[in-house]
Amino acid sequence: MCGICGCGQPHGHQGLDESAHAEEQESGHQRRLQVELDLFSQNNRYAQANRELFQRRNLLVLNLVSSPGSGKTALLTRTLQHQLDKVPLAVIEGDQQTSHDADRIRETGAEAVQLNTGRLCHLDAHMVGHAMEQLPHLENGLLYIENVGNLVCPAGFDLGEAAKVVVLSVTEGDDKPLKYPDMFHAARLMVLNKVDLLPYVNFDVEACIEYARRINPEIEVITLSAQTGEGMENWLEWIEHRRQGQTAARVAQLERELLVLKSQL
Ligand SMILES: Nc1nc2c(ncn2[C@@H]2O[C@H](COP(=O)(O)OP(=O)(O)OP(=O)(O)O)[C@@H](O)[C@H]2O)c(=O)[nH]1
Ligand SMILES: [Mg+2]
Repeated sequence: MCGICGCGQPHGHQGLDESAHAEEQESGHQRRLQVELDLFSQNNRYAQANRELFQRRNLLVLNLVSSPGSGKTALLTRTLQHQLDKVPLAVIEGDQQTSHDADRIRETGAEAVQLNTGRLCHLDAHMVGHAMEQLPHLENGLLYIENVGNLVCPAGFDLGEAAKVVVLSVTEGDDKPLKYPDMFHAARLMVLNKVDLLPYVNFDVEACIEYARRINPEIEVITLSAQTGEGMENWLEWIEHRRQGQTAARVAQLERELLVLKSQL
């Protein structure tokens, strides 16, 4: 079958004259476009519902995205060791198969919900909404979502998070922001992980940051090693700063609601 235009015909399209084929190609394209639009608008509705839930529960939600093996789970387990006894938190783990990552998270003592996406290459907002049903008591804290390892698909799916954090490891090559721009465009922060391996790989940190800012001038950058702990304090401060901002915004909102209620008495 033709994998180029997706029209379901064998290559060469024997038996179809050129204009009939062009028409069929166009209507196939329109159908695919409509399905994609429906999918994204449905996801956006679920994402908005998640965002409202996260605000009500005063949760700072970070969506960690990256290619497989960049160190998302390693970064999370080390992060949780610092935060567990200080703030309520939980992790939603997205993988195509297995509960390996949720098991690694639970070993730290934190609560984790594993979502297996099967053939899907990303989490969507509907799945995250259901995962929240398993975390009924989580509030006034942090929720980490580790997305399926994939530097392409998760970029397009809003989960209702406060920010996407793209984790890039120095073993992957410094040109990745240019090759996978959607992800770096969607991310608020780029964590450059595995800096302990810099002496052994050909990776230009400055060039990588410049590439990322060419795609997204606002992107923030933190370099660290989830293995040795180098640079972790900057990441922890970045999270804490945002968590306090989120709490202040929630308090201000509750005060406004209280004023309205008082004015109605
Ligand atoms: N040297 C070094 N290795 C690291 C670092 N962070 C993670 N690793 C290793 O990289 C490998 C992959 O780490 P994971 O945390 O499983 O990566 P991941 O992004 O969660 O992978 P997926 O969930 O499969 O997408 C493991 O062998 C880790 O021990 C680091 O900072 N330095
Ligand atoms: Mg992982």
